[in-house]
Amino acid sequence: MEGKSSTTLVATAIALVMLVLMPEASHAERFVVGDAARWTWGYNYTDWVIKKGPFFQNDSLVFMYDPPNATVHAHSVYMMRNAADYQSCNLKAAKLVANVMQGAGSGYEFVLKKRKPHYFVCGERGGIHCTMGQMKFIVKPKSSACRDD
Ligand SMILES: *[C@@H]1O[C@H](CO)[C@@H](O)[C@H](O)[C@H]1NC(C)=O
Ligand SMILES: *[C@@H]1O[C@H](CO)[C@@H](O)[C@H](O)[C@H]1NC(C)=O
Ligand SMILES: *[C@@H]1O[C@H](CO)[C@@H](O)[C@H](O)[C@H]1NC(C)=O
Ligand SMILES: [Cu+2]
Repeated sequence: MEGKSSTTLVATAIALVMLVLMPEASHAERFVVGDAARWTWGYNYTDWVIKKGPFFQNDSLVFMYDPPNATVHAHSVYMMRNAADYQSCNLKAAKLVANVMQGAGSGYEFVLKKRKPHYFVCGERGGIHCTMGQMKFIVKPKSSACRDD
């Protein structure tokens, strides 16, 4: 009996030490962009970022949207190269992150690996989802070391 409880004690102590020494990466969080609204026309993602932030390096963003059909409009995810393209919703130099099909099911997961501004937009309708539909937001992940501040 005594042996068993001390084993439990040791296991608990090890678990606690592991918790303290766990690498920063394992603190990473996963965010569904827009929460219940998901990735859709007319939701204010700039406001969502303000409410959800700050975001940290290695956190991930999950974009969820249904594939297009007769009743569901297509959405996608692009990354703008710079702030000017982001402001004007100019997709010419944008990089495709997730196509119209990739938001299906459990969604498309993007890991924020770099500590740089990420300019996300929806690329549909030649930028109209970005300009008129508010489907755009900027995330600049902070260093993970700051999470507990
Ligand atoms: C982020 O994850 C990568 C790969 O898992 C790891 O090498 C890196 O140390 C992590 N960075 C931070 C700041 O947690
Ligand atoms: C979206 O939210 C931001 C931040 O709260 C706010 O500044 C902006 O005016 C909102 N946009 C619209 C169209 O309501
Ligand atoms: C279109 O897709 C939505 C969401 O995936 C689904 O609920 C709906 O039944 C589909 N409609 C048609 C006409 O296929
Ligand atoms: Cu869209």
